[in-house]
Amino acid sequence: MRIFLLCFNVIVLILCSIQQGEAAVRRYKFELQDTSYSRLCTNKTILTINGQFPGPTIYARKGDLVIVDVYNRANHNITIHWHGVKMPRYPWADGPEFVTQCPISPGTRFRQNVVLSDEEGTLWWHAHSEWSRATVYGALVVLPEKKDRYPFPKPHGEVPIILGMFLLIYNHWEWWNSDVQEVMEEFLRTGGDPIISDAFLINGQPGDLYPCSRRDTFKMKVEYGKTYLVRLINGVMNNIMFFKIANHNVTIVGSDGSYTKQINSDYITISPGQTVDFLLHANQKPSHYYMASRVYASAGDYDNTTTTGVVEYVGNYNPPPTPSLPTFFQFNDTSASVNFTRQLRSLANKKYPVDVPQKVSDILFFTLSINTGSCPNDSCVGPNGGRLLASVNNITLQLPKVDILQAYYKRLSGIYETDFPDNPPFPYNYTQQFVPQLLWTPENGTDVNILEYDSTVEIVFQGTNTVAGIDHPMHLHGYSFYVVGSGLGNFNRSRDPLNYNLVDPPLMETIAVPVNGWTAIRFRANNPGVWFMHCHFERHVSWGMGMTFIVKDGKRRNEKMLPPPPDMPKC
Ligand SMILES: *[C@@H]1O[C@H](CO)[C@@H](O)[C@H](O)[C@H]1NC(C)=O
Ligand SMILES: *[C@@H]1O[C@H](CO)[C@@H](O)[C@H](O)[C@H]1NC(C)=O
Ligand SMILES: *[C@@H]1O[C@H](CO)[C@@H](O)[C@H](O)[C@H]1NC(C)=O
Ligand SMILES: *[C@@H]1O[C@H](CO)[C@@H](O)[C@H](O)[C@H]1NC(C)=O
Ligand SMILES: *[C@@H]1O[C@H](CO)[C@@H](O)[C@H](O)[C@H]1NC(C)=O
Ligand SMILES: *[C@@H]1O[C@H](CO)[C@@H](O)[C@H](O)[C@H]1NC(C)=O
Ligand SMILES: *[C@@H]1O[C@H](CO)[C@@H](O)[C@H](O)[C@H]1NC(C)=O
Ligand SMILES: *[C@@H]1O[C@H](CO)[C@@H](O)[C@H](O)[C@H]1NC(C)=O
Ligand SMILES: *[C@@H]1O[C@H](CO)[C@@H](O)[C@H](O)[C@H]1NC(C)=O
Ligand SMILES: *[C@@H]1O[C@H](CO)[C@@H](O)[C@H](O)[C@H]1NC(C)=O
Ligand SMILES: *[C@@H]1O[C@H](CO)[C@@H](O)[C@H](O)[C@H]1NC(C)=O
Ligand SMILES: [Cu+2]
Repeated sequence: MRIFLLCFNVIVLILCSIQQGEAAVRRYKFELQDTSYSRLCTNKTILTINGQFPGPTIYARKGDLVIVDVYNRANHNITIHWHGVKMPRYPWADGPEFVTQCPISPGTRFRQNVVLSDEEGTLWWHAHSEWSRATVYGALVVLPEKKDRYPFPKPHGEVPIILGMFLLIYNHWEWWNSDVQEVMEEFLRTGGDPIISDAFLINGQPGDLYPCSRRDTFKMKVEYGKTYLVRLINGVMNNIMFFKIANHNVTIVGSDGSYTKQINSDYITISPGQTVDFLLHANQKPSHYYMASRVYASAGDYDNTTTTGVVEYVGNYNPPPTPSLPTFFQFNDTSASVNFTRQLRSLANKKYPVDVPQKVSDILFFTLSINTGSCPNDSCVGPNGGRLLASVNNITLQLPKVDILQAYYKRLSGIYETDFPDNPPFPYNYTQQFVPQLLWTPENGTDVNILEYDSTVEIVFQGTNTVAGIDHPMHLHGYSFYVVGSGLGNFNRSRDPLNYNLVDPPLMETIAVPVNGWTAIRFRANNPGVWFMHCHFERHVSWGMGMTFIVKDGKRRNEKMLPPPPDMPKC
């Protein structure tokens, strides 16, 4: 009875705290299961939700409360994150393991209240526990309020398209009986890079260019003369992707659950974690055309394969034996990657105003580095027999054994420190060709950066060339932020802020910091709680490229964190 009341109270509190009006409560049931997947000439067991891959699409309207009962019926710990959902005052169901919760252990259940507020467009959900997000993900579509419309002509149809990746996991001598989890354990043990993926996927299907996969290739049927809304999501673990449709230009209309000014483009660059909404105009000669995706990679080893789906015009005609493929940029075309992202702009009109802080109270400068650590007897396979690590401001994140949110709420000591620095230990030429090895080894820590309620924050992310320069798609939980500037090379505080876009910057929650470059973001810290920020390349976050913000409560009643639900998983 008591538990029921508590639970009821939390939901009532959330409902009272979200906007009044027509907000609805929607319920979903998620069951984590082991499911067989036979593609690419193999039959493997993967973790899924409800046996579906990709997992179920959640549909909601702006401002709704979505209640998801997550049952763990598999043999793995799991947590689920609602990527891009701000969860106002309610970090409890946000999901990052050991940051806001302990894992949902096998045989248990967690009821997650997914609190929508001003998000509108495409978001997604994915596991946030070790490497399980490789197969545990799905789309989260936020439609406009019932009385409202899209800020573009109503499309004839709409479809989510999720890019994913797949590992066969062939380890020289034998097929691994297990899953991506072992890939993670293996590369963290040896200290090297993880093995690269064997295939990329469009809605769970590799496509015609891979062996044994042609039959199930994803197909999108279109009628000539009609326009379709495609909700593209990058669920790939470790790569920024290029995406193109042969012979077709598209019109970009949104990204990361927020509308953008319309952009005509013949390609898309999309970071892991990011979403891009675009209109596909079926205005070409009726035929079959490939949509295709492959990586953008500025450094290192990568999977150079191409995943495809087919856009099929309906009607009577003779399709070609093989649809035409789009042509791609070179894998390493950084300007193509960066140019796409740079042209994104908010609508910035009366109905969709921009609220970017013009002045900031907190200026943070965060270096993003690949690092090395030592191994006994130089026995690892990273540079100089050491192990690869990564850091923010020279601190490699060590996840605690009890989640930070619980420690903060219950005032437990010894779980985390509150001294995550606003600046790196000392300045150097971050992007110089050879960074001295003296600077390669970071410190380990579980440090949080404390923000006052309603402070206005600027973060400049500076990519460094330590060990190896590479792009970093940075993701902030609990917030969207305005991307006000970016550039290549070192950020220059006396020069670069003069060129910030404070008029119509895009509102994002994942942004790729260019290789050996910088990106500046701004947001108002008006969502109290414990919020993770990390690189969305899974190997980088496994190496420690993440940190946590604690945003303090405000003074007024509706500026304070809500209480936890009664069924928080225990460690
Ligand atoms: C794959 O394996 C599962 C369980 O081992 C089995 O049920 C399924 O029929 C197999 N599928 C194929 C295509 O071999
Ligand atoms: C696509 O847009 C480019 C300019 O970005 C233009 O040159 C090209 O003709 C367009 N192609 C189609 C099929 O509309
Ligand atoms: C992809 O990589 C493989 C192995 O490194 C190489 O043999 C092949 O030529 C590459 N393909 C492309 C299209 O670059
Ligand atoms: C990209 O790769 C091509 C071919 O491998 C190489 O010639 C070129 O120098 C590379 N460009 C950059 C910017 O690294
Ligand atoms: C990217 O933009 C720069 C500057 O506008 C231009 O010089 C370059 O050609 C563009 N690259 C691509 C691939 O469009
Ligand atoms: C930090 O942890 C890593 C492994 O987790 C270890 O290799 C490294 O030596 C540690 N560094 C310090 C300074 O303790
Ligand atoms: C390191 O090497 C020494 C000498 O070869 C050996 O005695 C020791 O057991 C090694 N330690 C580890 C942890 O492998
Ligand atoms: C930093 O290093 C880059 C790349 O080597 C070089 O072009 C630049 O001039 C250096 N900047 C300073 C301030 O030394
Ligand atoms: C990171 O911290 C370690 C340990 O204090 C130090 O040796 C190293 O020089 C620092 N590196 C940078 C880039 O600040
Ligand atoms: C930063 O920009 C200012 C103004 O353009 C310039 O005078 C200064 O030399 C730049 N600093 C560096 C390190 O490049
Ligand atoms: C699940 O997580 C708990 C800590 O919350 C840990 O004790 C346990 O070993 C984990 N189980 C598995 C199968 O990883
Ligand atoms: Cu990264």
